[in-house]
Amino acid sequence: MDPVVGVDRAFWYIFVVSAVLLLAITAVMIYFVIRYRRSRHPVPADIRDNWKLELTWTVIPTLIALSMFVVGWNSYTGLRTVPPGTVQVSVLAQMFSWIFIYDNDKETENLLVVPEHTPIKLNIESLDVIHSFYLPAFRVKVDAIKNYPTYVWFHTREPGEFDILCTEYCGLDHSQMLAQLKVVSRQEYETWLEED
Ligand SMILES: [Cu+2]
Repeated sequence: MDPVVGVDRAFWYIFVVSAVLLLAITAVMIYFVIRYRRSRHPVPADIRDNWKLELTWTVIPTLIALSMFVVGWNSYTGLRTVPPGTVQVSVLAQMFSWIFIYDNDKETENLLVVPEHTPIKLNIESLDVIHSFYLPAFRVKVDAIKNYPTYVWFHTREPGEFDILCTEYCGLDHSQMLAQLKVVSRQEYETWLEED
């Protein structure tokens, strides 16, 4: 599953379920406060040992939590399952910039250029401390750690420019550790790749 689709679906699912529960519980709470206030209902009912009630409030929340897990799990497997036919770029994080190395050993700093409508795989590692590669437009984020290579993948669409940030405080100039992702047409990409 495309990371953008999976992550957004998980976000909205959990958000809507939480919002509905918040509103419903608040509404019921306000109703009960008024309906069962002391002046109107002085002796509380004893609901102990009501197995039907206990079963209901155990089973329903369990199912809701499990459904969130399933949506989250699908999103996670989408993030980790790389489709075939990717363009691969190596990413090295260092204090305080991003280095991108292409198949033909072309190297850029703080500029990642990739073709449109293509799955892209970034192989990420750090040269020093822990950094975190974050590309919000494509919903991918992963820690960059020395000697512990990892990856992210995403599917580019139309050409455009997007922000890449470091999201792990890595030193004094952490906030300057920004890069740009440029999605360009296939042809532009091929030409760019061969330029020095
Ligand atoms: Cu950093």
